[in-house]
Amino acid sequence: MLLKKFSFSLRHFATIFTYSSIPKHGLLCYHKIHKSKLSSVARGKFNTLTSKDIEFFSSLLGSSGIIQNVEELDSYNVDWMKSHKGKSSLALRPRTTEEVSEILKYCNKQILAVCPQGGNTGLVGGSIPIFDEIIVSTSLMNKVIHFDDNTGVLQCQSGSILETLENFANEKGYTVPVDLGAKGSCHIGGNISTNAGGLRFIRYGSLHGNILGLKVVLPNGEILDCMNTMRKNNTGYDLKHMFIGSEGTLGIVTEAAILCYPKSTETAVAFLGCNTFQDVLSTAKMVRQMLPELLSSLEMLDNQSADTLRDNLKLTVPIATHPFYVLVEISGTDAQYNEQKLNECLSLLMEKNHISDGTIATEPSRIKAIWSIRERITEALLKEGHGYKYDISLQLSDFYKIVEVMRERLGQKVTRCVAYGHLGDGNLHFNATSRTFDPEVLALIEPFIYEWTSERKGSISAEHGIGYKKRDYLHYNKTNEAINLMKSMKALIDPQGILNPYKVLP
Ligand code: FAD
Ligand code: 2HG
Ligand code: ZN
Repeated sequence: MLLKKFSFSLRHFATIFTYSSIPKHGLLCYHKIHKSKLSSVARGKFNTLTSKDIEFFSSLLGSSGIIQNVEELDSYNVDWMKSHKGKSSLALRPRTTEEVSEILKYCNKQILAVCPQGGNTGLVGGSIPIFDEIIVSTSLMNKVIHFDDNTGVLQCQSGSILETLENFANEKGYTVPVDLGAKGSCHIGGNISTNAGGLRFIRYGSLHGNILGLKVVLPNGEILDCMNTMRKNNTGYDLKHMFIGSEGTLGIVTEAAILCYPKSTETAVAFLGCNTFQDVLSTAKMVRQMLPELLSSLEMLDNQSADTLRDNLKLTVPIATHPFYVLVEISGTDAQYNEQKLNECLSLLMEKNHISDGTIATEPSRIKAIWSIRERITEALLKEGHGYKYDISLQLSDFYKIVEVMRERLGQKVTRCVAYGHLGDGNLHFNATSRTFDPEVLALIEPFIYEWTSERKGSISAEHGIGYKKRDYLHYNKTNEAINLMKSMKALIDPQGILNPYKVLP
């Protein structure tokens, strides 16, 4: 049902949007990561693969479980942004926890380095080998193990694709607590290992709260069974948390228990135009205060993001051009109640001039069309050439200041600076682009943006992780004592350092 005041712009939808799932890998040639900005990375003292090793893996996994063909290996060696290409000559595709255990036991004994890989949609270079690490892909570990209809607890293998799990949960009347633009490709194991945030964080919170149990294979091949399906379980150290967000440096996640939530049956999305960033903040505040029991997403994008969508994907926003757009999603069980509450809120926002245009969608295809505007910015940016990508947390009072500072700093040296993100979580995605990689641009951005963020007590990585690209900047958020403890934990669990070397730790 359309809301009266905002119905005027809905007619655009049917013709303007075509939704397609994001490509697994972009279309551009990769640009080498600019190494001088990272500590010079030398290959660790790992052994190189021999024909005896290949024989072992072949007998363990069979021919369908091992990939050696150079062309096929390309998609495992290159990251989603095509910013780095590894040199691995072997990708392994185990099907069970036991097979992962045998692989790691063998690699640990032979001192062979391993790079765990899920859907390979990570944005910080964590999922691809830096040198010739063996890739262990979870792509064949995609089984649902159990679903409890009473509690919504879903147990599955770690290579299950997020969207497949969402569809499975939906059929049971539930929804998974994490959603992101890469849902069609990313694996739940990758989501867990990066502690992915995404579009539902504002409602369901972090995976630290929603992952109830894990099965993990340690670097020496030992299976650590932290599987648990109870909501409450205070029995000593909760070891699963060590693996949530540790980006494959401490163990390979093979199974997970996820707390799913009853699915709201009625959803509405409002796409609103604001003239100033102060209006964006006032809108966010009012939406939170007036729709507390209904709010399920609160996102923003600036008009430069909309320009990128228009220029590169031919996607246009469904309302008049504004400097800023806010996307509000509400979900509940009563369409009339939703409509009434949303109407009240939007009318007041209009009255106070915090928004000056808006449109509402309640029909699934239109909701999807509006969401594609927010979800496909990353894809649109990829078409621009080289991307400088930043994922930071800031107080809302500082949220957009950094974008203005960066625009001033970068001037004409970049094609554009865009900003969008999870407004409700204080998580800004600042991106700059240039036709090709420009070291001068990078030097103007880094480490400046990290210093700026750290001085304001923000986070230099709100959700994408540290991976390979940000490891030298960890100290902007972690004290020396914290980094030393992280290094001690790594040494204890992985004394030979075979698991995802060169990542996370400086
Ligand atoms: P991969 O990229 O394969 O791996 C990521 C890291 O986890 C690597 O370090 C890898 O070694 C490790 N890993 C993977 N699987 C395992 C495992 N089973 N055990 C141990 N370690 C493992 N991220 C967000 O947080 N929020 C977003 O809203 C968001 N939106 C995105 C939108 C687009 C279009 C794209 C391309 C990416 C987006 N991302 C987002 C980033 C990315 O999708 C997430 O980080 C996602 O969680 C990665 O999952 P994956 O399966 O692709 O993992
Ligand atoms: C998103 O929220 C993702 O869309 C990707 O986290 C952010 O492309 C980015 O910078
Ligand atoms: Zn994000």
